[in-house]
Amino acid sequence: MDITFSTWPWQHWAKERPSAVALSFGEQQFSWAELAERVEEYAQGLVEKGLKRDQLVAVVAPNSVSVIWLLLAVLRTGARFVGLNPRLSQQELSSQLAQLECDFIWHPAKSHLEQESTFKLPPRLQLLPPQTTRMVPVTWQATRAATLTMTSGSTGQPKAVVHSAQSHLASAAGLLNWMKFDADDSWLLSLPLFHISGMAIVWRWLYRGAQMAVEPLQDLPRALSKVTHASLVPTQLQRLLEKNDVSTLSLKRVLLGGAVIPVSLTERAKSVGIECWCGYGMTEMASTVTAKLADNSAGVGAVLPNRELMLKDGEVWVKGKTLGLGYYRNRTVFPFSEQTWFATKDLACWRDEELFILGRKDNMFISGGENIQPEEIEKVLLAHPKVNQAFVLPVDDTEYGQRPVAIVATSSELDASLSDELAGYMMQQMMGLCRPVKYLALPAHLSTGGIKISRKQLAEWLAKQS
Ligand code: 4YB
Repeated sequence: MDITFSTWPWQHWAKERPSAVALSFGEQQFSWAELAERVEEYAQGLVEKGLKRDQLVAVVAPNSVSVIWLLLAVLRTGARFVGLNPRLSQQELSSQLAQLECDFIWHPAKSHLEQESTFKLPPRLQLLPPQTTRMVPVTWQATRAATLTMTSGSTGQPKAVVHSAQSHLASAAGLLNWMKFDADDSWLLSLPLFHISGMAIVWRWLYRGAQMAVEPLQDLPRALSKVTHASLVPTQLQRLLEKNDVSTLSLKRVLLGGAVIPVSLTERAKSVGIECWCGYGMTEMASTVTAKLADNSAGVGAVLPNRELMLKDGEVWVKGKTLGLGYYRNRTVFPFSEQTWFATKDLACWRDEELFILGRKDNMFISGGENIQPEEIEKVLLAHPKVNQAFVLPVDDTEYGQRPVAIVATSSELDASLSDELAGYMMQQMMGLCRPVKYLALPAHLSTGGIKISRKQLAEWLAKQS
């Protein structure tokens, strides 16, 4: 049975287990009682600065403890929280802020926004203790709009997905039904809060009343040495296993997701004692939809509790308690209808009651009359021992219409000899039309920032080559 909260989850835990550790960063720790008291103070401070229920606060910052205080305090006032990537260009940020029509903004004191912004920002909020001791007159209502999370898809303008506390908690409850996360376990806030994968960590922590650790992520091995749980994208785990001695890790289990998860990666992690869970999910469904304990198959497991999934003409359609309230535009929530299904644009199939993701409908292209699904080619490339990341994109071709080009991150430099090696390998693995006509090295400037490399940016970069 899922827990239903009759008050703010932090207040629930402050009553149930007041002195248990809730939040840690560096050497500092807050118990649930201390945390609940702080959230009340900061919320009252925000109200004194003019924040009202249903208003929207944009937080443009990397993960930090301040961002957690803001999220909880904003929720406590009945207002809404949206995290934005601090690495967006000025142009991207101004366009996202304009689309969202935020009432307030928060960014760290030394942020470049302080000096450089070339456009008018909404008024800046501060996290301050209150002048008075009044109570914030808003009560817990799990169904209200609480957070907005940006999702970009592979093309086009990012959309803001609205979630209530209820949909986040339903997502957490379903996952934790399968993946053990006890009250004395600690989940590292290992992915950005402006992405659903980071936001979902917060709600699992709040649902379980366990611990969450906020640590600088530049030194991931160090941060991971202090916790039992983490969410990682496959490339993070790959780097960790490649470069570091993992013997000091206290990690019990890792939830992977966001992109294709190679079996070779989870096998390697298992051999050093890290239990991996494979997930498949999306922003609209408050993160994970299907999951499994990693095994020797490349599927993404079965449908978690509180979600429903069906395939229609090979495409994944989803619905359930974890589906968001809708997309947000012009100060309005455009609702996802509760009865109808949400079409994900992901192509998949069932095999032995397990879901296998085949790629995105909108990535497919046609070469010599054949449908080419880039993700199929990427999977084969990823199975080569020297390939760490792989993207396949189409380039125009007078004879074939389009042909595949591979953009790869490799463990040794991609010189002519490695290109030949990859071409020889693909010759044995795939039919002619699926073999990339060229191999290019993944440019470093595209592999930083958000949690995913944008295919749109890759295509723009590719158009400028040759
Ligand atoms: C996949 C995919 C997969 C998504 N194979 N394509 O808490 C978690 O579930 C978590 C843990 C660690 C890392 C990430 C996560 C996530 O939330 C990921 C959710 C996500 O990526 N959301 S998104 O809106 O940015 O993108 C959704 C799309 O990503 C899907 O529609 C798929 O196309 C793709 N994707 N998991 C292959 N396992």
